[in-house]
Amino acid sequence: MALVYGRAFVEECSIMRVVEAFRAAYGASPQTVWHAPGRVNLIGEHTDYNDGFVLPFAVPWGVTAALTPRADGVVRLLSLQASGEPVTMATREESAGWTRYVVGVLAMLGDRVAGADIAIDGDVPQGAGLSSSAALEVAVASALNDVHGLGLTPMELALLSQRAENDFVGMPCGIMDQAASALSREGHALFLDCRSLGSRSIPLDLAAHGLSLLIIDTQVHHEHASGEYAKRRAECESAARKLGVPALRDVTDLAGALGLLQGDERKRTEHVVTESHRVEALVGLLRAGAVKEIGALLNASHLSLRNLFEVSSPELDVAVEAAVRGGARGARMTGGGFGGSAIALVPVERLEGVQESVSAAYAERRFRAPRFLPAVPSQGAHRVS
Ligand code: GAF
Repeated sequence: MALVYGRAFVEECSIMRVVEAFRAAYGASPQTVWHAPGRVNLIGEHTDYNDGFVLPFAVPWGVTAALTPRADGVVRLLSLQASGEPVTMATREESAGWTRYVVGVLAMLGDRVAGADIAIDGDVPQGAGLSSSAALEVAVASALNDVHGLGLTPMELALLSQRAENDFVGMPCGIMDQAASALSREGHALFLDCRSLGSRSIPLDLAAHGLSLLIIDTQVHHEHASGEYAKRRAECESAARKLGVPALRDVTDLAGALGLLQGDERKRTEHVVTESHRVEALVGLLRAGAVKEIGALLNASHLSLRNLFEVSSPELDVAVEAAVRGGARGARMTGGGFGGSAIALVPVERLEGVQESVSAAYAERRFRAPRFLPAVPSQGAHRVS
């Protein structure tokens, strides 16, 4: 049996590591240290950029950012996950790879921030679709907000981080990932209205119901994912224009709307409208304490994402089917799709059986072995030192 360390201990180690690296690289202690988590989405997929509802929560893994401001327009960046010396750049300079997310946040803050020395430590499983990029953006934005006394709210930090990703990185994402990272509360899911940006924390005590939410990381990430994401978003926007509504959120007569659309736009619309309703239905069940009943909604969400929105993959479909066969009460792909992770709602006594069922199904198809992670609803961005 592997030794499992508590989250507080792991976070403490990360803080010590990143502060030590900061001191070694820049010769002084950081002025502030912030931690921001990745996320998993319980339900409400591809609804955020359609002004609909989502229900994500923060995961126990994230990015820790140690930071001291500079006044000379220079940004020095060091990542414990990248080897070598700190990367030095002017704030507005073009950058590549992981540094784009940081420089994007600085660019969005404009004249309010001149420069910074930054060290980063991250433990979000890479390629698992758990939003390591949102964690990085929100950790840096929160640290800058703190040291410069900008007074931005968590939602304003999330919006700024989203804009960095849209305008600087070129990924036309919605607000879900950054909002989950900035606003989540330990032991809760975040019910977010992506139009009004109003949110509620919904208690999510799965253990009290003898349940666990298992992340099944397919360890597959398809190259075409970001192109397909942009295509789906454009299809939704085009459908909304044809229907004469500001966003698919505004469709009230689904049957009537479907009668006016054809092909892919018809399918995308049906998914978005029904998925947003599923979020509200799932929140209703959680509020009523009927946690065991949410499985059917997870299954329906997956079928809709597979058949109507067409963002699943063979690895995700096999994970979902094998998890349910192995005793999960429900399962679905989570996040943007085309690889990444699925989630399964599993009675604790079936955890081993579900993992065996998924592993066996993967081995049979000669897929790369999946990785299993516990999805524990964790705290959103917070100052750690
Ligand atoms: C990605 C995006 F970044 C989110 O904004 C959201 O659209 C999600 O895919 C799909 O629900 O994670």
